[in-house]
Amino acid sequence: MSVPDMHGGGARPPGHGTSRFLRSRRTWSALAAAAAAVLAVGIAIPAFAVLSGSPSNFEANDGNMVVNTTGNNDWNSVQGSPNYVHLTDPSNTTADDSFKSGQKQDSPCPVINTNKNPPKDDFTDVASFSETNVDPSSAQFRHTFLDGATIRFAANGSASENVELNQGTNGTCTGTTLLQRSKGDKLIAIDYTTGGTTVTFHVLTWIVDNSDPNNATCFVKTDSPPCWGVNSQTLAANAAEGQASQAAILAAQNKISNTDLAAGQFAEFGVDLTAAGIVPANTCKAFPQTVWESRSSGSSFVSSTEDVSVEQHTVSNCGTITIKKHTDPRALDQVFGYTSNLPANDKAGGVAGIDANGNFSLNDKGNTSGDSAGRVRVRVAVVQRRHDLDQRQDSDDHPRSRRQPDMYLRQQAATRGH
Ligand SMILES: [Ca+2]
Ligand SMILES: [Ca+2]
Ligand SMILES: [Ca+2]
Ligand SMILES: [Ca+2]
Repeated sequence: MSVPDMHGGGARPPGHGTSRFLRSRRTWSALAAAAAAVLAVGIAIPAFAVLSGSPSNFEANDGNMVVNTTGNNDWNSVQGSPNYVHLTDPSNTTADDSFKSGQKQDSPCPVINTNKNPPKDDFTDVASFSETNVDPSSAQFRHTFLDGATIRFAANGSASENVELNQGTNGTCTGTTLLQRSKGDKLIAIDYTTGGTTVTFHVLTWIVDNSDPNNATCFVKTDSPPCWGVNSQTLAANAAEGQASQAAILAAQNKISNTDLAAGQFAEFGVDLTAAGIVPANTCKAFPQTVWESRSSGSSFVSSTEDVSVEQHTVSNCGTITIKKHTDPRALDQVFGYTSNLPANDKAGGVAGIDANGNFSLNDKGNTSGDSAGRVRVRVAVVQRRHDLDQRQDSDDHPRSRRQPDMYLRQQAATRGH
């Protein structure tokens, strides 16, 4: 194609070219202005995206707490959910639980003391919401999601923080409720930048020796295990999102702390823990404790940790089991023993009626809610969310045996009560 063809044709009157050029320049100016406007709009209005597969369609990257799209959820709509946790943290006080300054972070038990933190790194509140996708038709079936929110004493659009997920397999640190860091614990390092409109996520793993060839040394090169390993995984947009608040939030639109907030005081994120490699889709994994840590902006993931808030709420993809036993007549003092292949748990022994081998017993003594008459009736209801299993067994004496994917419950003895 010739150049004249590109401009729409051959010979033209003298002077017309200039006019066309001017018109062309005006057109380009208009286009440029329009493009700038589009760009400005694109920057000013956050994408109200939710992470793919989020069961609640949680709006974790719009920097506010209100539900903006019908059918979605945000902080204001999950109040009262058992998966929602809110902690108030001391602020603007020397009595704030904090990491002892200057200590080495590669310790299984970091020292927490009280300290007054810089206002921009001083949590007033933290909140979390976790859930597991149980929709077999979803591409994220069995993925576990964690949403988090932090509110600071002073606005800090470019905030930095760590969210540490502890398994607690080594028990607690002496004299505290803090779980010792143990092999495979995860640290999600979050950096809000560009005024909080850009968020980057890195995941580090606690190592105790050099045995993992992909993560054999420490992130802090001068340290040796146990430590946060050198392998720092950056999360892609399909695994994590977030934003710090770009506008003020009125108390009425802040169901986390019910106070007016300036732009930049609130920050939120969402992580698909399964896409992030933290919680596998098909194996039970539990983190009973989440430790929230503020860092000075842009600092290294494992240094300059300041404020701390410790959350005792399990983030897990593990199934739940509900068993109801009714005797007829009601309230018989008859113990029914069960064996199971639930994982041995020395922490649960005697606490929830489950012994170290996963075995337990049930008793209807003292119960009054109704069941049918006649004989001793045993009802075993098993709800295993992880496998989308909802099975009820109902019989006169022994529950009928049905094959279940990877869990069984077996009643040892069921005795007619009369
Ligand atoms: Ca939000
Ligand atoms: Ca929202
Ligand atoms: Ca604190
Ligand atoms: Ca604080």
